[in-house]
Amino acid sequence: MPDAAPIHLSLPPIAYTANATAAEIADAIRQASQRGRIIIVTHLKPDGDAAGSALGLARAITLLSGNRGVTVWHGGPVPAWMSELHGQTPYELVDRARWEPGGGVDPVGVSLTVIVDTGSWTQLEHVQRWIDERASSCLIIDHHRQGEARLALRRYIDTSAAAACQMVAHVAAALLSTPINRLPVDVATPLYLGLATDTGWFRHSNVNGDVMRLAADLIESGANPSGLYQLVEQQDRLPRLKLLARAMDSLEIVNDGTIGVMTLTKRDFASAGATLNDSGGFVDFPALIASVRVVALLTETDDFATRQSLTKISMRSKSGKNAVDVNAVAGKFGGGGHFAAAGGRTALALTEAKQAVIEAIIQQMRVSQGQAS
Ligand SMILES: [Mn+2]
Repeated sequence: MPDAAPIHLSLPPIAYTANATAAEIADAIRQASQRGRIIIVTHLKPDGDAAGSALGLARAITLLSGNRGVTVWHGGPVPAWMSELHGQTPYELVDRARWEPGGGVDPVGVSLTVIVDTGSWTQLEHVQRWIDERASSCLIIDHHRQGEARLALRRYIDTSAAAACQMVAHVAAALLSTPINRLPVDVATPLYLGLATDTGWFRHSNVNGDVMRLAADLIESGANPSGLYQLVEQQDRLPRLKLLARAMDSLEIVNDGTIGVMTLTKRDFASAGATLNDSGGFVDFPALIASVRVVALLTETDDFATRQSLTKISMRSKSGKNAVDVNAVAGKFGGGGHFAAAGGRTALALTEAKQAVIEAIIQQMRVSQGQAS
């Protein structure tokens, strides 16, 4: 956690809602790019949407203002495909140590910081000090329901967007004064990646006509769907599959078959030779069982900053009339996300956390049933 509580979080909360449009965000970026360097940050452990929206925006800004105009900062670990996706466009790995004297952060000449695909203070631990010192020159582009409005003066938030990349596509098109289906291929490619991964390759309940039209536009701009699928989904290492075997082995189906729960211990990671990053996507597997409505994956890990042991919770709900609001469940564990995909964390040890999560899901199922009837 930060050394001192940030001022903006001790003030009364303000609603995490939009106060700017894509065009207004593009204007702010255009103006800032004439005054100095722009920093782009996103949540720790960037996924396809975080990486894609940061990179797509960075490249659009570069086309506007030249190579020294923008820097992407990531808090690792980053996915294995990151360097291939980035190609010649650089990114920097940062952590809290970088803010110590001599740590390498050079704030000189920065006119704007853009936060993409999150607005959550805890997901920005690696850049908390940076953001805390300059919220008035920060923008947020995000599609999550929960966030800290005070992290940024201007916010383009659209919880109906399937991916942050969907929003960045509109910002990039405005920045470059071009329709989305004429975006440069280097911009369209990471945006397609984020759109595809945040929709489960166009299978999840967040897919609609806008999503498919945007996908079509990005493909017309040169994005290569099968190449990106291979890059992201068919690059596993053996330790990941060994870890998957352990997660599957831990799977328990409870509450009349409606809830699937998996657990991963630190020992599981060590035995498989896997890292935390290797468990991405595991939470989708138990949904293959017909009766399962909600899945939870509980992971034993250490807090990024304090190194204290905690249990990470990742949840998914199937869509349809039996859908369960896992965002509400995650809220009970200091987290959030989306209706059908959310996560949180607890100081409870794995076994107790498992019981608490199952109970919270059952409670939420009753709420959903009450609303349906
Ligand atoms: Mn996202």
